[in-house]
Formats: sequence, structure tokens, C-alpha cells
Amino acid sequence: MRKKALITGITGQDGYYMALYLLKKGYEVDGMIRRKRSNGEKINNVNYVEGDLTDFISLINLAKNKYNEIYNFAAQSFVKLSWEQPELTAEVTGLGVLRLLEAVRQVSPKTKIFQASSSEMFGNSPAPQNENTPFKPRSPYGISKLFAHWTAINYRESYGMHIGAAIAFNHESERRGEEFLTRKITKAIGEIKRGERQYLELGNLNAERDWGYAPDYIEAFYKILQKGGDYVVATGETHSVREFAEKAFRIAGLNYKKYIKIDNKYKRPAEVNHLRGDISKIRKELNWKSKTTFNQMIIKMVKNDL
Ligand code: NAP
Ligand code: G4F
Repeated sequence: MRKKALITGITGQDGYYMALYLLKKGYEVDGMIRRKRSNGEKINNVNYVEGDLTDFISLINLAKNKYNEIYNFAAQSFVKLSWEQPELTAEVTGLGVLRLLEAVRQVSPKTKIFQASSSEMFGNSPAPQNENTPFKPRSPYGISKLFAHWTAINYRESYGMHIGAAIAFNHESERRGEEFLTRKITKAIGEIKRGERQYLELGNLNAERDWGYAPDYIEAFYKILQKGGDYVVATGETHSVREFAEKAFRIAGLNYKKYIKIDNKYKRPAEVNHLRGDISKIRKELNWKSKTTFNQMIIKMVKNDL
């Protein structure tokens, strides 16, 4: 019989790639959306179902489908917004996961669950960060993700539920939301090249991230769900915001210094300065490492937006 999976956050970057990955493997895929819209983008062969992480009843009703696997990508995932909407972020990104786990526990406790945890939970804990690094979140988003992460561990330990969590470092792609740094830059480069804008405003150019390519990470997420447990998913390399901008503009034949202006409104009340993942555990236990290099990823993203 075909396995049946539910993907929450199907309209986001990771939900999209996960749907394609599971369909290719022969799964029946349900995608949870907040409300059916006639003009929303649809992925062929995905069955769209309504639900919201803030609404327990909808989650109970979905759990009644007794999925083999649930991939939870739904979240208020934009760190900067989490200072402006801390309560909503805690409600969706934190408590939403508790609601989902509790619904599954009550109705379909054998369903295997994947939780998208985040390297933002590490805050400024020294790099390289691995599964044993202390969590010191510095944003309402990081705090909410940490609540969700500990709740996932607690449901695993208390009720024996099968739960896999990726402590995922930043991952980007041509489908990355336009508010996030990398896509904001590649989109602006396309606009500058077409003469639609003159410059780009950014915040802190000194922050450093371990940026990977989202489609590579989907395979890791699948493996993590099958095995259960907590795994760092990263590349092991770090680069600054300035370096990303410099390379991306250079690929388009431009000098970034001529186009970037600093606007303090894009700076955060507290920054995570340096993220670099230690992927020893996932490499050893799940035989996974990312394939696409930093340069290859930037080239794909820039070309897509030109
Ligand atoms: P994304 O593009 O921002 O997608 C977020 C998804 O969550 C959207 O489909 C959104 O649906 C949905 N959502 C928001 N509020 C919801 C609610 N109340 N109920 C149900 N769905 C809701 O995020 P992403 O980059 O694909 O990331 C996927 C997951 O991984 C997120 O949980 C994120 O926090 C986590 N993560 C991402 C990264 C990364 O670098 N990408 C790294 C670590 C962890 P709408 O279209 O309706 O808004
Ligand atoms: O692209 P960002 O907004 O991603 P951030 O905050 O690292 O969060 C992403 O990765 C997390 C994993 O660590 C996920 F959990 C989370 O859901 C999300 O996907 O910002 C990257 C860096 C930051 O240091 C930010 O301060 O870029 C810096 N930055 C500088 N100027 C900017 C800007 N970020 C944005 N979005 N916009 C700017 O103008």
C-alpha cells in the first residue's frame, strides 16, 4: 500500500521541495493550507487539506487520517518579524507544535513526525554547534522554536512517539521567501540589472551563517524522520552577509559596494553573530552531507532572478 504523508507549511520553501521528494518516492501527499484559495499555487498530485497550527480542532480532524508520516514545516519563520509579533510567533511556532503533537498523540500515536527545529536556537553559543551545544536563543523566534524542540523531545520520551527533529541551519533556494537575506539580494540584483531599481538596503553585513541549499536538506529531513532523534543539518562552512552579497553581485557582473546602502531598520535588537554546524552525527549515522557548494547555490539563485 502507498504510504500517506501530511506536509504542513506546504506553501513555503521546504514544504514545496518535500512534496516533490515524497511524490517521487510514490507517497500519497496531503498538503496543509490555512485556507483554500482559487488563486493559490498548486503542486500537481498534492491533495490540499485545511488546517492551522493555532486551531487544535483542525489538527485533531487531520490526525484522524492516520498518516504514516507528518512533516511539520509550518511556522512564523521570519526572525526579524518575531520581535514585532512575538506573541503570534510563540503561538504558531511554539505552541502550534504542542497542538500538533497532542492531536497526533490522542488520535494516531503511531504516526511518525518530523519537526523543523532551527540553528537560531543556539544564539551566540560558540561554533561549531552540534547536538550537545547549549541552546541560548536570542530572538522570540528562537525561543519559540526551542519550546517546540523540547516539546518534541518530551513527547518522544514521555509517550514513546516516533519523532525526528532537524536542527536545521539556514538553507536557501530559488523558492526562498523574498524577505530573507539571500533571496532579497538575488531578487534586487535582477531588478538592478533590468533598471527597475538603483540600490539595495540591508542591515548587518557582518553576521555569519552556515548557508546550504534547501533541496539537499530535504533528503536529510526524510532520513531523520525515518530514524527518529535529533540531528544538526548544515554544511559545516560559514560565510558573512557581506561575502554573500559580494559574490552574488559579482556573478551578475556588478560591484556590490556601488549598490548596497545600510538601513538600520533591517538590523535586529539582538543578533546571532556566527553559525557554523558540526555535521559529524548525521554524516556518521545517516550517511548524509550537503552536495551543492556555496558558490553553486548563489549562481542558481542569481540566474533564477535575472
Ligand atoms: P517558510 O517558507 O516561511 O514557510 C512557512 C510555512 O508555514 C508557510 O507555508 C506558511 O503558510 C505556514 N504557516 C505559517 N503560519 C501558519 C499557521 N498558523 N498554521 C499553518 N501553517 C502556517 O519556511 P521555510 O523556509 O520553508 O522553513 C520551513 C520550516 O523550517 C519552518 O518551520 C522554519 O521555521 C524552519 N527552518 C527553516 C530554516 C531555513 O533556513 N529555511 C532553517 C531552520 C528551520 P502561509 O503561506 O499560509 O503563510
Ligand atoms: O535571511 P535571514 O532573515 O535569516 P535568519 O535570521 O538567519 O533566519 C533563517 O535561518 C534560521 C536558521 O538559523 C531559520 F530558523 C529561520 O526560519 C530563517 O529561515 O537573515 C540572515 C542574516 C541575519 O544575520 C540578518 O541580520 O542576514 C542579516 N541581514 C542583514 N541585512 C538581513 C538583512 N536579513 C534580512 N532578512 N534582511 C536584511 O535586509
